[in-house]
Amino acid sequence: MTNGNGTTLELIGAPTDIGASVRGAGMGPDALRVAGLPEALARQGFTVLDRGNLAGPATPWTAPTNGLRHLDEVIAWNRSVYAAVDTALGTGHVPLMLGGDHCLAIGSISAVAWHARKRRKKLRVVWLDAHSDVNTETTSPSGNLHGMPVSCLLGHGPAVLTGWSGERAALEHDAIRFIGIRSVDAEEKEAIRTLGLHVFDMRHIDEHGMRTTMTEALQDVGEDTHLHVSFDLDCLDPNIAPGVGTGVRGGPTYREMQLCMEMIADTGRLGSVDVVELNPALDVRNQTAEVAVELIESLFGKSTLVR
Ligand SMILES: [Mn+2]
Repeated sequence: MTNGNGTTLELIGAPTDIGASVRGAGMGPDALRVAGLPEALARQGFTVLDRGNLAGPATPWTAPTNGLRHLDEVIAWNRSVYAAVDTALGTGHVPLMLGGDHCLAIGSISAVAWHARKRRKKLRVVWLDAHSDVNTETTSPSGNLHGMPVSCLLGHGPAVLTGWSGERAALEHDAIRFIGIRSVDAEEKEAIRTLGLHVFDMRHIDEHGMRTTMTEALQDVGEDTHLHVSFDLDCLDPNIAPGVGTGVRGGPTYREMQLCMEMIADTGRLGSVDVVELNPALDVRNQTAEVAVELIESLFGKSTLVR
């Protein structure tokens, strides 16, 4: 087992389903705590500060307006997330934003991008997901903002949700790598091609294996890189992770995901994490939260042998 090398991890709960299609993701942070996340990371030698849960507006479950659902509330939650992640990074801590649905990555990654730019670091985001989350208010079939965070971060979302990092785009198109993708809407396919996004879909993993895939995804990650992992639990196959709102068959296996996490840990450059879309209302005896905790342990360097 590794030791934490003096690193302080900060857990930031964002208990909301404000951008989701089904209810329940707001219980995600506490399910991760029940599954023992803080204790597991402390056992690895990290100092773990659990900041508790942020507060924000309730989810009204109203219909979309101009193609966007719950926009005001999404902004409010993301402002809180931005502020908490900004504070954590400002004190040299590694923030773990516990969602909540994936729209919260707008606030989280905008704060990360601002800090990376200030420190003249390259930013690399690894987006672990079944979906590419690159819809916009004009292409989204549902208006749910958890399907649009990537567009917002690339500067193509609604103006009120872009530019938070100090630049119109928090991320350049080549700063993000998608892993595990297997559900892409027709217009998203077009966007992926037009924007030139690097998407390692399930077929790529089938054909080349997780090892080659992650070697490609982590290429050029070096000393001067801030690595951010945005971990949507629906990336996992629903057989091992049933507790998600929008599960899609045919995801990576438990072992493939462990290898993915270990290879990220091996870079030594992990600087911030989102863990999102855990939906305890749809889970079975908290097993998805438990699998998440095991994978997060690997992400932070737990391995079977000393390597
Ligand atoms: Mn997602």
